[in-house]
Amino acid sequence: MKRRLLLAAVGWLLAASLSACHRIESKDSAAEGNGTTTPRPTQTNSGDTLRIFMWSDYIDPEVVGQFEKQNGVNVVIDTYESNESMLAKLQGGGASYDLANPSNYVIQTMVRAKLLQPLQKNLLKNFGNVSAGFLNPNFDPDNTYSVPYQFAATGLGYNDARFKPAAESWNLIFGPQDHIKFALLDDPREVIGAALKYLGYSVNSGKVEELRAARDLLRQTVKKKGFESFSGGPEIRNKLLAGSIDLGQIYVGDLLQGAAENGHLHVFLPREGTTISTDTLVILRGSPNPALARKFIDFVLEPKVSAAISNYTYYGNPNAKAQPYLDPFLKSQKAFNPTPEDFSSGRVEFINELPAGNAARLYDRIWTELKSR
Ligand code: N2P
Repeated sequence: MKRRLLLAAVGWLLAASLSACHRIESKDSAAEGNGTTTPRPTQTNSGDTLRIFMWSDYIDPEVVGQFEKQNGVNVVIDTYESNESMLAKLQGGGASYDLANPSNYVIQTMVRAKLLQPLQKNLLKNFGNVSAGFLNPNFDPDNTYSVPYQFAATGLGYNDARFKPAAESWNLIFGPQDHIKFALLDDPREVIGAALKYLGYSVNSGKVEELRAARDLLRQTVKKKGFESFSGGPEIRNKLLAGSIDLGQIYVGDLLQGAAENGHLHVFLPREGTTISTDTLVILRGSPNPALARKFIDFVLEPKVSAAISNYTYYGNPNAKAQPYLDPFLKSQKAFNPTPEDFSSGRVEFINELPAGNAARLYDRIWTELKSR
């Protein structure tokens, strides 16, 4: 906690001094590479640039600075707030990155779109550090394309100086009352998933009737006068810190980053259940420097580096060897630690890829309608 406060106070200075070249840019300022470098399987050169496309607020800048210093390279990070916006940008062409950070449920979409290249995990000396439960996942058998990076459940965050929830329930958002000012994530699977869960259905429902019920509920929800916006996780945290909303749907780590700075911020996993996803690192097929990308993945898999990232971001850590180095603050947070019972009962449910067809089209239509309200 203290380290976090110190970092907040001198963040920019520290990041700048440790990492003269490294910059993290907002989602609208993507760097464009020329994509002409010949791929080299293992060789990297001093002065190279590694370009990463990543969820926002998802890495410790000190760790990035350390990688730059160790290898004499520059790292440029552009950020996004949803898998869908990441995919749209990569599929639109024009941006050239080495690494991306997709969630489990879009890996196969990216494989089919020929956006990924095999990791060659035999070249990763730290691959063995990955926790057994995250190996060989159904979304990427044999981890051909992805390594788990961090995982994230989604909860409801609030600032108790402004608002005290009467119950730990989605009812605060989806119920009939309209005095609560709230924001939802700018993320289709999270928003539709939350509505499905509130109605007692799976976050991966493919049943037209259930999806229509979720659509009707969401139509009413965004018409409420308390509905403030669809926003990214860090933006929702900032609105809670500023006291401009009562309640926000938020990825747990984004809220806990704020809670470490302001003790009035809290987050809970609603009793009806919620979503969780594993975010991964993948090497893009068009990567100008796959050898450097692989080196970065191997670095992130080092136990102390992996723990430093979670200790900064407050997201779940899938690295078995990193566990002893995790901040005890994390273990004390209920929303950070879904229980085995949360998973076995289906209360906390992994978002999965939707089978192509009617259901997937219905999710798209619901989202388009909500966003164009
Ligand atoms: C970081 C959000 C990561 C979680 N801001 C998304 N799956």
